[in-house]
Amino acid sequence: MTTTNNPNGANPAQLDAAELMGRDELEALQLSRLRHTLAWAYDRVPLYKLKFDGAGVQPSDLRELGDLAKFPYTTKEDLRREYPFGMFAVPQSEVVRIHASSGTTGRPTVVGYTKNDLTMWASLVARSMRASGVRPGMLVHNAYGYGLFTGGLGAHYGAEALGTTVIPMSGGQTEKQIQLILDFEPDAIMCTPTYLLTIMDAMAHQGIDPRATSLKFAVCGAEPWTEEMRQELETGMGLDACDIYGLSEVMGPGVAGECVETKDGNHVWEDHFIPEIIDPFDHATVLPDGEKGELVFTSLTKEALPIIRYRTQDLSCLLPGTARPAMRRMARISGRSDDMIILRGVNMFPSQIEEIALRIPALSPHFQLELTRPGRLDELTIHIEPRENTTAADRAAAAANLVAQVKAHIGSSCTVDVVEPGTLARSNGKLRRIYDNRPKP
Ligand code: DLL
Repeated sequence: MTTTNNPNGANPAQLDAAELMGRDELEALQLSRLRHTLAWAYDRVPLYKLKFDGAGVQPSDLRELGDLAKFPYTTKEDLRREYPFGMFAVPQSEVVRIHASSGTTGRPTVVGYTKNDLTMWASLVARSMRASGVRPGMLVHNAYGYGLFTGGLGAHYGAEALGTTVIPMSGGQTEKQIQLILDFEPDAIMCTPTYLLTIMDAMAHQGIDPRATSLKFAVCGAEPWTEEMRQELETGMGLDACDIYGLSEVMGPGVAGECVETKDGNHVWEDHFIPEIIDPFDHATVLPDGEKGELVFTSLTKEALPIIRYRTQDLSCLLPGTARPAMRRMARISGRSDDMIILRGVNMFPSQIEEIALRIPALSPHFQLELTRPGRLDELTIHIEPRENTTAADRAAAAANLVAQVKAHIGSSCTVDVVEPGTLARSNGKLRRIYDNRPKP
């Protein structure tokens, strides 16, 4: 959509003080909060003491923000090793809530929050929602999954903190979701982008015009998505769809949020988190703004789980602020370093396929990537649904086009298998795109 339901963005009078700060003021705040956080982590979490001592740095070595680069990284493995509560900086009696990452293999990573942490988290989700166009008094349908996943409860308390009325629907039960959307007439929906697509398609199948519902705003995140997917959802549902980013180890949703008036990527809420971009391969050196690499976050205000230079494995780059000039933006996540497909030496991400496929009119956003090794070489098959009402000739031409575009833009050969509409698994939350059927080493 070229116009938004909210062309002027938030009224400055409603913004948080930090959203209106100049860069110097923001950096002064960051420095004092960072000093406190480093000392808090070092004094209270044995692993941080061990790591800082091992690297020969003390919290007092931080004189300016650039000194953060002297401190060691924290990884998912560190959190796993300290499973379940070894990273907590406060006694368990002060931890009010626990969440955990789903983790496809091994132990989940466990995170905890004090009362103050929960208040801060809710305020940042509220800030992100407001940036995306949601306003106090609106009705918000929350279809992020409730439970150990931070999406459901994170969005829920953010919506309450903003002053909206929240419908705690959780994920799944698509027919019921649709019924409640029609009956309750919410203004906004919060869910993963692929689940919004599931809802949109299911509406169309029931003969309901997805553009005719009450929904005006969508706040979508928890998985990578592309500008092409935004177009698909906005055009298909007649709403403004903005991004929201976060991860449980750093907090949950609301580490960064997108402004509806610019729709140009998430602003990192830098009064609470310092982002860095590092080269994930080359000894993890810090890269300048504008260069692409792995996102790293340091928390500035968290009590139960202070996180120092956490390697997210998410690939992005830092860009100057726009709608919130002092806060830097992060470019859309192109993928996770552990989601990268290496096919005969060529690196690629599912989001690149999404981008290319959605530019071909006869193809739908429903696809799966299957990796096999029939002989000595890896092969990629893209199983993809065509749009409905396409002819066999349209589908064959679209398949050939996709093969050619993947070769031209990514540099890899692939096979395209155009399946019948409605036959691939639909998203219920975070969608799995890659099916790796290669023999295990
Ligand atoms: O997915 C938190 C969240 C919930 C964010 C709801 C937004 C909305 P985790 O389950 O720990 O937490 O997964 C974190 O999901 O490292 C990214 O790889 C991915 N991710 C999250 N938001 C985005 C986004 C939540 N906007 C992991 N774009 C992260 C791309 C995202 N990837």
